[in-house]
Amino acid sequence: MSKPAVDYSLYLVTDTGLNHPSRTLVQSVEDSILGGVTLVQLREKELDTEAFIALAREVQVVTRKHNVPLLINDNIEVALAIDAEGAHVGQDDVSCVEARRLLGPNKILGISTGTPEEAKKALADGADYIGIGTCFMTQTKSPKRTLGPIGVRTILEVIPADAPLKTVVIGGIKHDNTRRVIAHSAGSNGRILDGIAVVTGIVGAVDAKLASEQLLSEFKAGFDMASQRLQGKVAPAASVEEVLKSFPRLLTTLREKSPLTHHISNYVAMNDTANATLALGGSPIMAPSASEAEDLSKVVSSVVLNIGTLTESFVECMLEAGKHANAQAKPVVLDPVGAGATTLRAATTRRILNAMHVDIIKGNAGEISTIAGIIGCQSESIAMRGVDSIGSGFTDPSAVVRAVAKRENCVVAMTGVVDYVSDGVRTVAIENGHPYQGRITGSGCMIASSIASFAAISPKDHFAAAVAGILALNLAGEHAGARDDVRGPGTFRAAFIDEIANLNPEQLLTEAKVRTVAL
Ligand code: 3NM
Ligand code: MG
Repeated sequence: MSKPAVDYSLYLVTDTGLNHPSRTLVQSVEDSILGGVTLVQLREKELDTEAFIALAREVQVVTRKHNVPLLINDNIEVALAIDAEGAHVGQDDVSCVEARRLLGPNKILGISTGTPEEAKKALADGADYIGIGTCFMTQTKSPKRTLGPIGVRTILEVIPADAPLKTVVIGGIKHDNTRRVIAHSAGSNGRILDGIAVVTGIVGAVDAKLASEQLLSEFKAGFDMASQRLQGKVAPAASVEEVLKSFPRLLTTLREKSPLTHHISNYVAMNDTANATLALGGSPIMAPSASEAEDLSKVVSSVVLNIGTLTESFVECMLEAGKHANAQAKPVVLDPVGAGATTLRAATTRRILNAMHVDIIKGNAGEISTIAGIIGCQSESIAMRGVDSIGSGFTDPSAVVRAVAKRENCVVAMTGVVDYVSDGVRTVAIENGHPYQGRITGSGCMIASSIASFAAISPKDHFAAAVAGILALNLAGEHAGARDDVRGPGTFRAAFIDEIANLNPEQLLTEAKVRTVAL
C-alpha cells in the first residue's frame, strides 16, 4: 500500500483530559470529522500501550468509516499494532529517522518543530510534515516562548517552496485567530501553512462539528488572503498624484465628521496628543483601561497604540483594543516609542504585531529599525545603519520603509528630518516640517494621532492617511516656526497647536513637498 494523500487543512489532535464532558472522545472525533476535520492525531500521554491500542482501535472505526487518516502520537508500537496511517513525534520522543525506519516508507510521519533548525532537520530526516509551534499560549502546553505568526513565518521561510514537506501550525489556534495566523505567517518564499492543528478549540468545544466548520472556513479564508497577497493580486491603489489631490477634501471631511480616536497614549504626550487631535478637527478619547476597550471599539473610528511610559496595564489594554478594532475593521496605528530601548518595549512591540493586524506603523529610524529586526526583515540598508551616519542613519531609508511595509502588509511611516511613507508599493518622501518639532516632546506622538484621525476618514487607503497625517502637522510646524511670537520650544508648542487648527485645507496641496521615491 502506498502512502495515502493527506489534506492537512484541519488537523484534530485529541486530548481526553480536555474533551468536553457531554460526549466521549470517539464522539468528538466523529463530530469533528462531520464538521470538516481532514486528519486526526490520537494523542494520549497518560495511557499505557495496551489501553492506548484499545482506544486507538475505537477511534479507527470512525476515521476509517469517513476515510480520514489517523496518526498516533509518539508511540510507534501503537501505530504499527493498529496499522494506523502514520505517527507524530516530538523533539524529545523517538527520533524522526528511527520513527521512519520503524514505520517504513509508506506511513505518514510528522514532527513538532519550534525553530528553523529543527524544521531543516525534519526535512532532511524525511518527515512528511512538521507541526510548527507553539504559536500562542495555551492551557495544553506551557512553552517558555511562543512563536506568533512572525515566528511561524521565520520557520516557513527556511523550507524551500518546492520541498515536499508540509506544514501545520499548533498552539492556541482558535476560530478568531486562524485567518490572521495563516495570512500573516505566509513567507516571502511563497510558503503558506498547509493547515492548522487544534486540540481545545475542537475537543473542548460545546459543539465539535460547528467548531470544526468555523475553523476550516477561517483556514480557507486565511489561505486565500495569503495566496492573493503573495501573487500580488491586490486591488490597484490610487497613484501618489491622485492621493495628494485628495488631501484638501480629506481634511475638510475630517473637520466635518470629527472622528473619534481611541488613544492608549503615554503619560508624557497624552495632553498634547489630545489637543493636537482636537485642533486638527478630530475627537480624542484617552482610555487606558482594558475593560472598556470592547465598548469603545464600537464607537471609535480609529485607535492609536503608543508604547511610551509602558506599564503592564497599558499592554493589556492595547492587546484588547487591537483585537476589537480588528474585529470591527477600525484602523490601528502603532507608535512603538523607544521600541529598541528596553527588552520590555521590544517584547511588547513583538506581542502587538503578533496579536493583531496593525494598519499603520509610525516610528523614527531607530524604532523602525527595531521592528525590522523583530519581523526578520533583511535588508542591506538596515544592516548598514551606523552610529556615525547622518540623517535617518539608513543608507537608503525608503528601501527600509518599503521592505518593512511589504513584509508586515501594512503602511510604514518613518519620521525624521525627511519623513518616508510606504505601503510596500507606493513610497514617498516628505520634506516639510520645522526643526522645533524635534525640540518639543510628543511631536511624534501627535503625528500618530493625526495619522489616526485621517485613517478614520480614509479607511480604504491608509497610505493616503499616513502621508496626509504627517503633512498636516509638518505644515503646521512650518507655520508656527515662522511666527514672530515664537521664540523657542515653549512658545512653539502653543503656536503649533494654533497652527494645526488654522490649517487651510488647500495648503495641503500648495505647500506640500512630497516626492515619489521610485524603486
Ligand atoms: N503541541 P491547543 S502545542 C499538542 O507546540 C501540542 O508542539 C504543541 O493545544 C507544540 O490547540 C500543543 O488546545 C497543544 O492550544 C495545542
Ligand atoms: Mg507537539
